[in-house]
Amino acid sequence: MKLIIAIVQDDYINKVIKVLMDNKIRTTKLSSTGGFLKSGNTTLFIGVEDKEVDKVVELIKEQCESKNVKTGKEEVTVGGANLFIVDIDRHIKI
Ligand code: 2BA
Repeated sequence: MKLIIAIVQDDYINKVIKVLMDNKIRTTKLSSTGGFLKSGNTTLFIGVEDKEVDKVVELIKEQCESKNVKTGKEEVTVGGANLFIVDIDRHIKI
């Protein structure tokens, strides 16, 4: 089993949640803030079987795109979503 930690920009979060729900993918949503821009984003915890990981990544990819944001004189490219995929030893529901 894997845990996908997805940091999604707020512009895309409603579409991402909808497509995950439509595909019966369970998710937990946390409000979060980027350390650099200090603007709001949303972190999703998505626990899935290994065989579902690629499908979830594709579903999220279809909803998000990166964009350029000005910070003073500089411009940074903010990803529509940043995903971290980690192994889960066990999932226990009590
Ligand atoms: P922020 O920390 O607000 O970062 C927004 C964007 O600013 C980043 O986009 C990147 O383009 C730029 N940036 C961040 N730190 C920088 C630095 N030290 N110097 C120069 N530019 C910097 P993304 O990389 O797409 O990240 C979007 C959001 O995803 C981040 O918001 C943060 O909340 C999260 N994130 C990205 N990488 C992460 C990581 N390795 N660990 C934890 N959270 C991460």
